[in-house]
Amino acid sequence: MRNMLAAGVAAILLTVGPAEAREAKPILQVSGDIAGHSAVFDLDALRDLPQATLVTSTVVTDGRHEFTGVLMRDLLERVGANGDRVLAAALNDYVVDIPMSDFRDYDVIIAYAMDGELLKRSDKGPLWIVYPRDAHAELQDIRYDYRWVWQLSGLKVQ
Ligand SMILES: Nc1nc2c(c(=O)[nH]1)N[C@H]1C(S)=C(S)[C@@H](COP(=O)(O)O)O[C@H]1N2
Ligand SMILES: [Mo]
Repeated sequence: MRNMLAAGVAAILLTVGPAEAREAKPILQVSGDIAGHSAVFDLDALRDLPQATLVTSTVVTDGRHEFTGVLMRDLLERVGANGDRVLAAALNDYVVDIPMSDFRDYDVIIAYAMDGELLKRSDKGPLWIVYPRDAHAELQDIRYDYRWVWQLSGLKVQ
């Protein structure tokens, strides 16, 4: 009995390997008109929010892909965002101004994984704003394409 218990404990400990280590590197900073001064999310903090998946085609990949992340409106609600616009900034210094109404009208996600694989910096990662473009014809438009910020690193609520 005692041995079984020990084996059980060992099995549980073994599952906590490097792959389970906390992903503590900050990947998203949210600032501007929010409840605190600024909020920083690492991957695990994003995983602590309700998770969202979205299957869609994109303008920069072939076919449809499954994206995993969090709904933009959930994240903005979590930080107490209060504004009409969100400035989304990327690691490559790309910045775009997105109306807050997009996140009420559509299930826009901040994706950290595509087809179950974490997005890499070298390929649209670590975070990519993904619109449900297949589900809404009006989203299949250049005005929305430029809001699909890849290498997303910051959101500023205004
Ligand atoms: N980080 C980042 N995201 C970006 C861009 C960019 O230059 N940097 N370009 C935007 C534009 S203008 C479009 S049309 C789509 C697709 O751009 P791409 O074909 O250059 O990937 O991504 C958007 N997201
Ligand atoms: Mo573009």
